Amino acid sequence: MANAKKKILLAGLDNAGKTSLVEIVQNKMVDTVTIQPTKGISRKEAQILGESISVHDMGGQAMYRRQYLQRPIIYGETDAVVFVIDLQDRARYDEAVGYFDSTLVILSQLNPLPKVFILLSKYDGDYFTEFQQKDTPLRTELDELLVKLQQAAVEHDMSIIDAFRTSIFNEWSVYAAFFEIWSSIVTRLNDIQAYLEHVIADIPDTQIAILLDGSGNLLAYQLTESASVPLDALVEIAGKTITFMLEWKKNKINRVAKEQDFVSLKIEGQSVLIQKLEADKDDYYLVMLIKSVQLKSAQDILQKLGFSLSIFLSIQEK
Ligand SMILES: Nc1nc2c(ncn2[C@@H]2O[C@H](COP(=O)(O)OP(=O)(O)OP(=O)(O)O)[C@@H](O)[C@H]2O)c(=O)[nH]1
Ligand SMILES: [Mg+2]
Repeated sequence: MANAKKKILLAGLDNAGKTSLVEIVQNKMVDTVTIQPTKGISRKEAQILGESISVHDMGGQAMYRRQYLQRPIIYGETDAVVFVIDLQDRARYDEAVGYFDSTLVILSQLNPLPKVFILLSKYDGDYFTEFQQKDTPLRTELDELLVKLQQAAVEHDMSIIDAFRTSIFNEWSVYAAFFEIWSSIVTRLNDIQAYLEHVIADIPDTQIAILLDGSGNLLAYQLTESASVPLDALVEIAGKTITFMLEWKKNKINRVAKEQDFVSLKIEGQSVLIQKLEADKDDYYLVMLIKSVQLKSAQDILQKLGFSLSIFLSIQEK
């Protein structure tokens, strides 16, 4: 299964938040104080289901932007482009659209065409608060921005697959956006998502079901809100489980014996269950929150699901 290495470009104006997003996806703490503007292009590697993905974080200062646009080779063989726009920098929306347009001029020459995603970053703070009110100018401005981006895409015979609002203070927003991006280029993720949905359908009252790989990458998930646990809370819990899982892996799993493969923990007042799985020597984690189920039977459920998921993942790898 010698797939060519995949390539993702992360582009956008300076200060848009590109490098911060990459740090989160790589499970690093984002240090908002010390992060520096990226000089030129910084390449990072990601591994999703055994496929190598090279993430090119294109520093967005004007000087670099000019250089890139003069060297179309930089854009060659790109599988997906993630264009990042700082929602809070409203004065530069038009500049961002202009750069998006110039970028598409080059990308539209590629065959096959890359998948295009928009990440609307910094959806937090005062911006978030104001956005929650209906009929605010923010929403109108954002709608106008999206229309312009759409128009630019259409003009170059391309299409935008999706646009996501993200914030580095809501880690789930970043993981979920990148899940869609990975899924667009690693097609096996779609099979895993379908399989997870299929097995979860038999377990009523499932509020959270997440499948992570050993590096904390999201492979599949389903969040189902209810009156008692609304989506906001699910998102908060889901984000924290990834952080917890990484801690767990770092601190315990290497040292503690194999039977330590099930953990139940309270996050935001909810009992979250995590089952470690193994498929072809790789570790995976199944995270679940099931309403009104006793711990013992929940553990049985996770074990069973975990078992079918490991088999599915092993078959997938072949
Ligand atoms: N409020 C808020 N600030 C953010 C967010 N993401 C990044 N920032 C801040 O925005 C600034 C720029 O972030 P970077 O990730 O360096 O931006 P960049 O797009 O890589 O910038 P260049 O490398 O110059 O192209 C930093 O001070 C970050 O802390 C976010 O989601 N919310
Ligand atoms: Mg940067």
